[in-house]
Amino acid sequence: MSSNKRIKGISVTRPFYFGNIAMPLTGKKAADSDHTHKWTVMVRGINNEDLSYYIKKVVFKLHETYANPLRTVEQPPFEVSETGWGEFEIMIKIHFQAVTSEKPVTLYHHLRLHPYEDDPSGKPWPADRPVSSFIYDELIFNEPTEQFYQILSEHNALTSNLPAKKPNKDNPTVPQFSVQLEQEELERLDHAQREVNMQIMQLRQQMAAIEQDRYKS
Ligand code: V91
Repeated sequence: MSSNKRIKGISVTRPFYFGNIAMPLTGKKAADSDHTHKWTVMVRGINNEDLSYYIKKVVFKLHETYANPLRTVEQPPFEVSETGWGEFEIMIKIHFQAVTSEKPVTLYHHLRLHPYEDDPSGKPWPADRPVSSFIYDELIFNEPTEQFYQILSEHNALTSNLPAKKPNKDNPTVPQFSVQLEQEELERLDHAQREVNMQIMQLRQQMAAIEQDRYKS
């Protein structure tokens, strides 16, 4: 018997990545408009895992100057391809299958069209080499419903499916995650840690003050 009841004390983590790949437009296509790049923004599973057993749809919100900026993708691959001339923020909203009883999750991705100026190798970026920016992330399902847990187990999703070895640069099964974005994430985590430590200190002081007041009376 599996039901909509939630399983207490259990968390299931699913790894995934999101981001974009981009290429400069060449020849006729480039001459036809002021658009300079073709790009694809996507949400994907690790090792090509099909995410549709728990993701119902993904809504990509492009810059409002695009025609129909809300792009809804109801089947994998969860991706949108477009052309344009600039970088902007894309809102990505992941809607889960009803069986999960999970609220949608919103992500933000800064569309990247241009290579980093400080390429670590110092070599210029080959014109025909796509630029990409991907973020690795994990969806954590806390206290999944019994039904959803059953589905997760049928998809071997209760144990990690991270690649055991470092991805081979020449034949990657996962993209290379951006060093700069990794650094930015570390800075956000560091900032959050400091913020939480400060709040803990403030609450301790408040508690001490309350204790003292109580002692006086
Ligand atoms: C940026 C709109 C093609 C501004 C400075 C962009 C939209 C917003 C952008 C775009 C910012 C779409 C159109 C008519 C036809 C730094 N497109 N924002 N097609 N980055 O590429 O670039 S770019 S509008």
